[in-house]
Amino acid sequence: MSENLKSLPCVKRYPGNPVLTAADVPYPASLVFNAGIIPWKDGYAMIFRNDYGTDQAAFEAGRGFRGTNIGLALSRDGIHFEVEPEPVYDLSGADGGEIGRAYDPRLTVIDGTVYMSFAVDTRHGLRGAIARTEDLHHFEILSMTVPDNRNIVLFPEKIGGKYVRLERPMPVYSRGRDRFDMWLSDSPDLVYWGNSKLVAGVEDFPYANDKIGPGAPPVKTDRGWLVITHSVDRDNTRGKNGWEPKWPKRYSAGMLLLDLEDPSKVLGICREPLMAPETDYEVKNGFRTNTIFATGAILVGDTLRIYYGASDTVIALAEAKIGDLVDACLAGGPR
Ligand code: BMA
Repeated sequence: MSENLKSLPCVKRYPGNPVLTAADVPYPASLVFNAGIIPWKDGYAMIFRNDYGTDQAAFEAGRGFRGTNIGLALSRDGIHFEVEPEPVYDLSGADGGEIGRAYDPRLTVIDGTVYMSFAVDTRHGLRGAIARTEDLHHFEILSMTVPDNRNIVLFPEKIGGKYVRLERPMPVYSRGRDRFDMWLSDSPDLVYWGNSKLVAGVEDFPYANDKIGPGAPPVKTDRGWLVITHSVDRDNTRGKNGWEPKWPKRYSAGMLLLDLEDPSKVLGICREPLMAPETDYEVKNGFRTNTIFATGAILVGDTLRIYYGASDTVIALAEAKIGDLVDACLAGGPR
């Protein structure tokens, strides 16, 4: 796998990156990353993962994070954010201690209702959850997968009368460790999920050798559903990168286009990364360097704003013309 992956030339990083860091958070915060975003009132609402309770020196001395919660930041322009005074969601220790934490939130509006999908660590495995919220402060869990599954993203409208989601189960026995793919399921009510189908495998992404899965919720275009993925390559010769003694993975953002009426059908896969780690805040400075994890995408006119966790440490923003992104998917051809 080449060490020199490049982002698509049509993607422009916001020069003022990062747009949100731990320094912007008025409660304990160490790493602020992997955020969901929606239009909200007269601006935008972002909901983000916050790992707190240590720093690099303390971590390297053996003192790990104290916990993870989910915070809310509001913005008029989608670029400058103000964080609410308290975290809005924290499942730590719930269900009699069965639940460890909730993290990696995504937001989707369907028929005027806001949903948050997120990952949940439990004593008995990793689960993907979907919750409904009216005010972004109170969340009612509607469904949770069996282990191990996470990275659920919801389509922003029903398709063929059904709710639809993308997800990334973790078939450890059958595919070998870390060989994970992207799947789709549908539901009549957001509670019961079925009709599961494979959408794309890690082998469809030439720059990934480890796993691929959903990143941001799908964006509707006139030529198909544009889906941003996380796409991971592993090289065990990579040594210390970031705070941990060793971090052999690189997370890029990938992209594919799905059929509007049958989103299990792939119209095109971009065979190069949409975004590969390149800047200091993606490659060098932070907890897990070499990491781009895009979990939010908002269409503003003909421009797609892509919100991504960089180095699992900060939240950054990039933009591209939606037409260029669709062209790049279609140029790669179907599966
Ligand atoms: C995954 C998740 C993400 C994280 C990524 C890179 O397994 O934990 O939250 O961004 O690893 O560290």
